Amino acid sequence: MDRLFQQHAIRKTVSLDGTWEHYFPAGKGETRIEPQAWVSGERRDIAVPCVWEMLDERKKYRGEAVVRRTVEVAERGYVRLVFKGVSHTARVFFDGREIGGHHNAFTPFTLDAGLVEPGTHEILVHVSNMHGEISALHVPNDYYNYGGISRPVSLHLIPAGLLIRHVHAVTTPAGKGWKVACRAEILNLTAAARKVSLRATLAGAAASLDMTAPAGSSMHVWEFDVAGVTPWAPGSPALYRLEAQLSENGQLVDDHAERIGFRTVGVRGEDILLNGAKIYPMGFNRHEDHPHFGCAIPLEIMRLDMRQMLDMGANAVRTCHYPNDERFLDLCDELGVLVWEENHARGLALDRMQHPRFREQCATCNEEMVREHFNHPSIFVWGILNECESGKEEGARLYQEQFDQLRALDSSRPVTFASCCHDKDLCQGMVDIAGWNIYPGWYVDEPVREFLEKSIARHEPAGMRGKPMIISEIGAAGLTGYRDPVRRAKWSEDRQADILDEQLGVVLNHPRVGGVFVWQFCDVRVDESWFYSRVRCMNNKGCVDEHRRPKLSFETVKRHFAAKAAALGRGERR
Ligand code: ADA
Repeated sequence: MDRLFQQHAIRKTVSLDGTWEHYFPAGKGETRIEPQAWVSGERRDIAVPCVWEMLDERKKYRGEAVVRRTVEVAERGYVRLVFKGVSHTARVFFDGREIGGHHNAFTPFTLDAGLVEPGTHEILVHVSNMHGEISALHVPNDYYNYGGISRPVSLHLIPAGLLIRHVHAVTTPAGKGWKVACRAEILNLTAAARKVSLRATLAGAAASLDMTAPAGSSMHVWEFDVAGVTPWAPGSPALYRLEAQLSENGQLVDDHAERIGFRTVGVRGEDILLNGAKIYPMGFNRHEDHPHFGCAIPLEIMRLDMRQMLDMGANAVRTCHYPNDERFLDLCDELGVLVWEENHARGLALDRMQHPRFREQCATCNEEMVREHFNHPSIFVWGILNECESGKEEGARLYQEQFDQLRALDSSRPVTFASCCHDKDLCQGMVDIAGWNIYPGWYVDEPVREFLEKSIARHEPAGMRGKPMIISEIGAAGLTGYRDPVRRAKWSEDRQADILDEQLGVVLNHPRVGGVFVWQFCDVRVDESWFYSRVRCMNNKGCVDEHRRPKLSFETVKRHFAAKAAALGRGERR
């Protein structure tokens, strides 16, 4: 399952999760790309979703592989292959014919294999996790770029060649109920225009559209008037199924279900609003990383991570620094956990932002992120370009370009980014919510309050004034198991807890701060090029280690989040 709810009852879908043959090139660093030729190479069978780093002999392999399986197609129809994530570059072959590809580990893509006869068919995916000119975004970084089909895969069979590609819904209060503006994209995979009917239902309301679907893609809009529903909010995460069915000449040909929440998000002055009421997002930055599974996180690990973050009192999570697996976002919807989701970028300096593929790869990532994740009520803000070059004119222009794109894709949510340009940031005027990554007590030995207030004083006149401000990262490192109760040296768990104690004591209670994300939930693997400042080649700032074993800071964060929740419960403004 690639979602936590069933999206299709009429459409025939086949999960392709399970054992795939993995073939690695015979020679070291061989970069031949005639994938079929590799099927004679070294073979390992691994269960997809996976990364090849799960194999001991491939723990540090940065290169290419060919991943292969066959599939039975039961009847004649149009075949679409739906990949929720391949890390990080894929070329896909169906029965030996290249049908397309995708770049970026963190966004879904669908490829059409065309009209297919019943029988056994071969799917072959050429996967690369190499660094180099191919990618502006996947670079040696403070998280690891794994290799493999890292998220769920499925085959969709469309006999009629007509389907609902996606349905987006925007909910707005209207009198005692809600108005729901819906937009559906219909794909007609055949050459001739087709007369079709779309019937949609949501929370007891129904809508029917008769229309012509031209060859290719067409957009169709309608509205629901809904009453008597429970708004979605952290304390009451009510979800409703939006069912859409497509028929031709009275024959049902396709269906597509979404789960939506009735809520609005926005900003008013320095407050972040959900359904018109102030919210205070507090929680963790969470990488998709695990010592056994890499970035191919199984659902059960997602649930365990969520339980630990909730146990520490979190009500929010930041998907640092890329769009997340939709099952995790579904979990956030179900549990009422607020999400700052952001595109794929971390700490890219100007030279990298001027990479010939940067603009195209960011634009594609933004479009796929918003299109595929649009309906998640838990996502309260879209973020971009974590700690990229927002302090230089050329970088600011690229930020503006992406904020414009996000706002065009989705006008229903605020936009933000996390900056570390503490001296001079040129992009504060562009955001709806300001985000700042600060590490007083770890990277700079300066009292937290002084550092924070100096930072605020500098950014208010630079465009932040009158806007909400979130501390998007704050924390310190602690090596799991290194206890130093007397000296409390840096890198000890004791010192990590002390630093977080001071940091959270200030930021959670400062009147200008409207939300806090601790850096970070768990320790994560990083590229070996970071070895000099990342003991164990890990980012050790987790409140739990990579095996999710709590550090001393677990209880520190829990205590501060509990105190903050109690203060908010008493109606204290900040
Ligand atoms: C930055 C960055 C994070 C991480 C953090 C750290 O704020 O956004 O990805 O690298 O620093 O651990 O230093």
